[in-house]
Amino acid sequence: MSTIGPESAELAPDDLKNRVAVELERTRQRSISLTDAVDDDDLVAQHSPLMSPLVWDLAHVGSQEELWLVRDVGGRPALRPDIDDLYDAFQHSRCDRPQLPLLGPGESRDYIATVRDKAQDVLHRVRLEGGRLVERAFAFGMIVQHEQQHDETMLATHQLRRGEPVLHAPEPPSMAETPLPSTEVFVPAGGFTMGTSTEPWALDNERPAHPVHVADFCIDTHPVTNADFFRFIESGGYQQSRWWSEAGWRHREHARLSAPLFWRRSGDTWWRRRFGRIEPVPPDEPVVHVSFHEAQAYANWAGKRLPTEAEWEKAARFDPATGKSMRYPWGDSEPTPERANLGQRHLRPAPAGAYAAGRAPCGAGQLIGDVWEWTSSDFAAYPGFEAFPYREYSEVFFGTSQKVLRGGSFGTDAAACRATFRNWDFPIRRQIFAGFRCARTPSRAELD
Ligand code: AVJ
Ligand code: FE
Repeated sequence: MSTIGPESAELAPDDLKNRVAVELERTRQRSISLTDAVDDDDLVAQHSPLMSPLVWDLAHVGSQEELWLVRDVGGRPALRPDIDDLYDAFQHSRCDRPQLPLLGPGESRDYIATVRDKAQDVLHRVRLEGGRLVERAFAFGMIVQHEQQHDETMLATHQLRRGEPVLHAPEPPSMAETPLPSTEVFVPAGGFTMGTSTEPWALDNERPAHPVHVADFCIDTHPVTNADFFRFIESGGYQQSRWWSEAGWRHREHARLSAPLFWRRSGDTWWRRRFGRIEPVPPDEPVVHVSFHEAQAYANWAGKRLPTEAEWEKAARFDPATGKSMRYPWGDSEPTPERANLGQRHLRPAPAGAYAAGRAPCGAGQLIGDVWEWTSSDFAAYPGFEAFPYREYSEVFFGTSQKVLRGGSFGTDAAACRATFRNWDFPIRRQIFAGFRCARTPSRAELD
């Protein structure tokens, strides 16, 4: 695993270019393995109206790479201006994409390989100075992250797909040798630096770094587990409107939600489908495939609430010993297999309490990796936000219709995950690898 962080400022240009070339190649191998895993019929099929056909994602990553690296940074002529519209995510909704005259599987593979050759050539020749797009290879980092994000989207499509298992990975580590000290930790009131102005590949919505005061709060040391969630279901949580917001309850009724996506009850046992395998739902794993509304209802039922984005980020990166915000809960060095479940190294979250080496100074674990965590916050601009390099990456999504998720999942690559990284989605979505942890405001009596 490898990311490019603030230390890139000290790298010689050629060393930085070599690192970038390796990241591009490593990422492409993931895209190829996700698409080579199924046959051509499967690549062009629509596995869910929520998702694009895999072959669309594949050519779309090439199309964005052509736009930003070949045309914009490289100043080279367009390769396929005729297909720009087909792969513009704003032109056609995911459910309409199978009907478009898309490139076929072979054509898509050839197209992205041709684009990649040109992009590597641009990288080789470009001077990495004289503009924000090229400074510290930002545009290349953006394209690596973009492809990794679509790889996670393709992984979600694999999870929705019916049929025999085609993806394989070793099991994640089990419970840590160092058990969690408690189920929640207290984070005392105070300021911290939220967001970043120094992380070279941070996207526009993570910027700039700014001070935020956060009141006293408690946060769970691990994400809510399936065993926790069984209790919510068994106590009638899905039948009692009092735990749900008005919008949440309306959606619960309309969509007839009664358990996380991919769960089925048989007798006394909950079963789930996971990448084509049917298995009993493991009690000690973080719950995954729940919507914001289900997360919020659970938190209310538990007498808690979801953390705000600021609380989550403070728990994940504030080091009270130095007063500084770190890149990750464990410090500034990059993720390793001992610290976090990232990069599709495993095809499931690890049990709650795993990854003792990845815990934050406050004592909370598994903040990075395993499952995306819903927060209570709407996706909004930080003070001083500037759209860069294009409004459609973040700015057009700001507002009250999208909720922020933090921390990354087992399907998120390290290049697209850090303690400042912000993901967002509609509060009804649950095909993404999303779970949550709870927080609460301590009472006066507890504090005195
Ligand atoms: C940040 C995951 C919400 O996949 O919709 C991909 C990232 N932007 N292509 C998404 C993105 C353009 C985005 N998310
Ligand atoms: Fe995209």
